[in-house]
Amino acid sequence: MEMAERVEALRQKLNQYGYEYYVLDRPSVPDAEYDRLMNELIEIETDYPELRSPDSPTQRVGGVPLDAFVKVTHDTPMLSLGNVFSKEELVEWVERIEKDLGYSPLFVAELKFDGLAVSLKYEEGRLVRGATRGDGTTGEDITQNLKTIRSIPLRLNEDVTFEVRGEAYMPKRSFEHLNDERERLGEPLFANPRNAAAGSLRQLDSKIAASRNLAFFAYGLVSTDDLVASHDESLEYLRRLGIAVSQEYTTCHMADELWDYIETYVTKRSELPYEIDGIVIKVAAYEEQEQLGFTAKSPRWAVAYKFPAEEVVTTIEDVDFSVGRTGKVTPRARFAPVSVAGSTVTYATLHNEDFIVEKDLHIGDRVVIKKAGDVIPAVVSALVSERTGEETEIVFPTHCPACESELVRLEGEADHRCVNPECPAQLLEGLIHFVSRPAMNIDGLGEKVITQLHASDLVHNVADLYRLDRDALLALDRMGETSVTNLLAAIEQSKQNSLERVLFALGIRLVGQKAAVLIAERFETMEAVMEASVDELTSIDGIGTKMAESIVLYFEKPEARDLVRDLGAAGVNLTFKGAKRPVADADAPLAGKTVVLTGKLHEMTRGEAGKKLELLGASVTGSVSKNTDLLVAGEKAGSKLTKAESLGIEVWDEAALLAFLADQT
Ligand code: 0OW
Repeated sequence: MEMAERVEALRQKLNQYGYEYYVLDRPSVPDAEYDRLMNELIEIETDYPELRSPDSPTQRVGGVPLDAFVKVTHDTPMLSLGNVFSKEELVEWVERIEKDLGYSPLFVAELKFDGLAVSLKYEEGRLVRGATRGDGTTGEDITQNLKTIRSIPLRLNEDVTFEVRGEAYMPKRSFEHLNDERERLGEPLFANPRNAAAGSLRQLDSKIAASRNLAFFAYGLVSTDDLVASHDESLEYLRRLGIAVSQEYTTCHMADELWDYIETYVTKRSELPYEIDGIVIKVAAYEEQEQLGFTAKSPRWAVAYKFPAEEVVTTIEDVDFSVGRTGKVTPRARFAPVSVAGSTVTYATLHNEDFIVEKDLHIGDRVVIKKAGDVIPAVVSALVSERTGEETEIVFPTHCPACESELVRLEGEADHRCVNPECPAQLLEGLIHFVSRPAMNIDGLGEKVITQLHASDLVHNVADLYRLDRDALLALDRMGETSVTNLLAAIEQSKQNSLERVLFALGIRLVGQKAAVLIAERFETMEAVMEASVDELTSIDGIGTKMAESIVLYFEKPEARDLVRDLGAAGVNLTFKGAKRPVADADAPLAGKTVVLTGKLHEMTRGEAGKKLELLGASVTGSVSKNTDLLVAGEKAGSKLTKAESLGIEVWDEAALLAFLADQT
């Protein structure tokens, strides 16, 4: 048979078998047959390169790793979803739709997959581009990583041109295997499948993405032609074309039926092979969607019901203490591993001694822990009634776990601190912070490399980074010629950073990204900052007394002034170059969260608290609505607290806010 015909026949067969296996989950041939055909196709394409084609099933794992991801603009923005948290709110939303339309439309209810929203562009039936959602308007081209996902066809069984939207996710089993492997290698574990999927799709080397066994479900179709007239038709249409669509959706007219569907999955979700964090409800007919329109960031014809935060009980097996870069000693509880809100929790921070005393926590205690979506697991309370008498006190160390120097607890402060500027733990944490993205942004200096540099005595302080030579770096393991060249270039490049980045990178206590910009704008050179008085600093709106004192205290230390001189001598720019407002990146702890502050706070003003939360990615608004994700309620909180509780919105008191903020420094 003519080679080209053989190749085409093999591709069609392999696409069909791949569709049956990965999309229908109903293979019609044994794996050995699939592999035999794949090997034959690989052989022919190797012997006849002119017969190769990018959409061949042999081309799923890309070639050379990328240097960076190209930005892409979505022709149609990828919107987010408004949230409802209770049946009452869902009924309210349905009633408003019925009022706007004048009748009760058909709804589609579907699972809200907890992965990463992506866009797939097909032209003439071929996958030509895959991208992340990004901020909804601008995403990143991750085509070669998405091509490694077996449930995303490279070739459709019709030559159509359109865009598919859906969720790339990591199945629970893949997540557990991945974390088991990382635990074996002593690598940090992923907190949940969503983070693991996002981390995998951000890999520049698609071989790594291919190893992560990701999957995909389509949930939307964007097309200029009138291929279908409604959302439920679009799901069937996409499935017929060979694209993975979850069959767990339903259509119905009434709010009660929607609520029944939701209740089914509150219990069923733990049996699903992937994580869901809610249910999405959409008006089915496109012309009704058209009529209902959009708000600034989400459609009026769709809403997400979010499952409530889960609480589980486990036991505090032990408490360990770690030293951060600012010298703060943080207690961390280790639990008997327990699954809550979709991931296995083995640790949670206990913040500081006040938190431990206030919650009356002991080693051996049975405790309630809670995880709301992706926010860190929090210890809610100890089950005192279950105490056996075997429980033991949690004793805070008097000396630093890393350098043995005596710990201090400053007057009025909740934290214990190590104040030894040579403390190895602080140095290491300080290095990690210095090179991090919002600071000096030195690519290629990940935690592993930094730890090696620190352990091999090549780097004692951050200025030593600018004195590293090629041979020393080549001697480190996993550092080849290319990565050393790239690393030295990145270090060199970081010398051009504007002043605010260096200021933030020094890790002065309480000085965050935004404050660094305000100070750099005002003083323009590091010299001037080092000479600034507390009054001069507090005259800047947004710089409080505590921060000003911390800055003056820092620069009073001779080793701090020497370090800055060292950096200058190494050629690091120390002048202000005009700052782009630092935007909290997509994976900031509170990215996408809408927060309201109310009532009286003691530790800081509501304005200061708001600025800190904004810096962590939150958007702080003045009134509670169903779009609010979190209410921070100080003393004498009034109607906002009442409304938040009625909407089932998470509420933090000042202690919880302080604990969360302390955890982010
Ligand atoms: N995560 C999901 C999901 C879904 C889009 C279409 C219009 C606005 C949202 O399973 N099943 N359906 C939609 O519909 N979106 C989803 O996720 C979105 C992506 C970005 C924010 C939400 O998570």
